[in-house]
Amino acid sequence: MKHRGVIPSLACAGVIVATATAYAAPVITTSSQTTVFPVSNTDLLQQSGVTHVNRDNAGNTLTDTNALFTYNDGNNGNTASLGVPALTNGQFGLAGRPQAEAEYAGVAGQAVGTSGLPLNVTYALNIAASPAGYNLTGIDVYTGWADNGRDDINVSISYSTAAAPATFLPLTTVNFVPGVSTTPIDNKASVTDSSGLLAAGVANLRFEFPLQENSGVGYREIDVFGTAVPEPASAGLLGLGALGLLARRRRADRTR
Ligand SMILES: [Ca+2]
Ligand SMILES: [Ca+2]
Ligand SMILES: [Ca+2]
Repeated sequence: MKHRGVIPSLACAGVIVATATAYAAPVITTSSQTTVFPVSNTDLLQQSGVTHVNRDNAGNTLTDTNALFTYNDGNNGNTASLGVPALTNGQFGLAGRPQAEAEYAGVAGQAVGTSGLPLNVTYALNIAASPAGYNLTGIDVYTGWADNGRDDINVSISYSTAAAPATFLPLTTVNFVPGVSTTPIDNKASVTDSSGLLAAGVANLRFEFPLQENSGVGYREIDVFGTAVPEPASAGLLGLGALGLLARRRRADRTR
């Protein structure tokens, strides 16, 4: 039964690697253009097994197409938006013209019914596929509208780790006011870190939307980039020799 002592020590090695990383402050870079942005359909939020939940400020669970997430200004022949699924479908949609299509999550800027702001969407990454979580390298948030009246990016991002999934830690707040008058207008805000690593061992990501510009903004996509935290035994600290040792011990255990 000696292997029962080996496995926890391997897990500890992985945690030490993750927490020993030196972080710098997140860096936010922004850009605006009249044409569509390419977005990813292979980012971490679009991996199989990812789930999400939407809540209002009172903690009530909302549907993906709750009015707060499908804001429709009632003008210009607006099409009802896709709601929250628009954020992770790998499509940007038409350049700056959400009114003519369903491809956006219109995050409302005012309370509707008993719900209230801020709203949040929390994504649970696929921990079954990577029990130690994911090392994040970048987050891109996109908006687009027919004019600059509902295009500001205003969202706070927090995360929790696989080691403490219920404890959310603030990552950064994006408050991008393009102030560009060209139409249509599409915007991108990228969050990265000068160290290359935004956060380590991440299990959950939360995007919180406070009061939005002009009663509603057309969010097009949120892309999250990173890699699965290597299994402790394959992290290179112990090498293949340790793997072989474990395998031999497991085989020996089965024969007992
Ligand atoms: Ca989209
Ligand atoms: Ca995506
Ligand atoms: Ca604006």
